[in-house]
Amino acid sequence: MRDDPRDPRFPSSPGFWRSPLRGPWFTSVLGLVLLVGITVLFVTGLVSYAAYNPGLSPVNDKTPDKGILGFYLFAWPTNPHWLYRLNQGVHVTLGVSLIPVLLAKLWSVVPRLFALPPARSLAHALERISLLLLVGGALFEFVTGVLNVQLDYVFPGSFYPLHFYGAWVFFAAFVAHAALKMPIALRNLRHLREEGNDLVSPRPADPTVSRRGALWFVGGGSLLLFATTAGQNFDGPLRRTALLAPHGGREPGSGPNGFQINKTAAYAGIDAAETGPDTWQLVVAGRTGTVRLSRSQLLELPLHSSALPIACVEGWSTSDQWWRGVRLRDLAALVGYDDDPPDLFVESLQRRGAFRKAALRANQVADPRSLLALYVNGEELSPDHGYPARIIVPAAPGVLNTKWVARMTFGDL
Ligand SMILES: Nc1nc2c(c(=O)[nH]1)N[C@H]1C(S)=C(S)[C@@H](COP(=O)(O)O)O[C@H]1N2
Ligand SMILES: [Mo]
Repeated sequence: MRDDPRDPRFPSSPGFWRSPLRGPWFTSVLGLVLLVGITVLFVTGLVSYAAYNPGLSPVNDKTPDKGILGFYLFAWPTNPHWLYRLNQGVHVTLGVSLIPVLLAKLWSVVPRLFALPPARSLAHALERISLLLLVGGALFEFVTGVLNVQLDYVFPGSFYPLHFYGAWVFFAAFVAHAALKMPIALRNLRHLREEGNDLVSPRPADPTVSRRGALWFVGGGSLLLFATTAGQNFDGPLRRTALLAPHGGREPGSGPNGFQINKTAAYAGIDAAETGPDTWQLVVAGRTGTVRLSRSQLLELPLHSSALPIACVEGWSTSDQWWRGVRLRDLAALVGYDDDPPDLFVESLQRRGAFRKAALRANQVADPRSLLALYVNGEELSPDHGYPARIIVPAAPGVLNTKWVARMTFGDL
């Protein structure tokens, strides 16, 4: 039997799709929510990418071939000190919360995916190709984002390029789609004319829920995801509400070092023997040579405190912790940079893994709150939080706060 477009047994036939919910109003409401939401996701995503300072050094740059797509990169500031925490909290929480809206939107237009003929004109063919990029791009961005948050590091070293290039492809198709459809969507919301629209089923089944009811259902799903994700940005009882976030519900431990840990010392292969008082030495290199300092020698330098959070790209963060240690700019002064701190290249004791090295920009080194921390919340750093010493910089993403520091090289990168 041939695939007759009018035969309601085939998905290419409008009669195949029977839900009475489908129609221009439902699709337009969801579309306008996504227009705002996805724009915020794209902007916070680009901002998050800039926070890595990829233009500073190849060490920070996961997408060296980005070319013109890096046009907007800027020197990431150190103020306000919660900048990355807010940006990434919004990016991840909003992204997770929009999943039901995205799925409902795709469901609402799925008959068009099967519509025949495949293209009525050149313009229609182009529109359908852009829709493939749009739908494929949306699914790709949401799936890679959720996998990175949930399974941390399923893409060894390659999440950033996938999510970054995917975002550009997706957003280009999204802008084209929004420009084409926004006038129609706004018209649909103002004067409701459902009949005759290709989304409306010609032989609708009996409704089990109203269109408004279905929207409440989608919104309720979003709210539920929000409520079980957002808590990972806070401490205490709120964090335990983040049931869907891997760094939420689970208790991060108690006591001064009882805040979220990203990778443990055991995971990073840090042996207690290499961090002991007789073995560990910090190597500081710069204009005037190299200095080696034991932990007790570091403790004789002027110590300062700063209250700063850890904020991870995966969307979890801690509230401000009290760090105490040596200012990065004081360490720069030890190797010849008295009042003009330069960039800094930090290396960890860790031998493998993408996050064992990081580059910090001169403005981050110069900030008086930027420390090589030795204590947190009044206690020595625990092995998992980076003992004997770790970097902490205001407003920076967690990945730049290198733990188990072994070597610091000051100089323009
Ligand atoms: N050497 C080293 N430092 C590291 C990491 C790492 O894997 N190795 N992870 C980074 C990341 S991604 C984050 S979010 C923070 C987390 O710090 P915490 O475990 O003390 O909360 O440490 C950073 N410092
Ligand atoms: Mo992180």
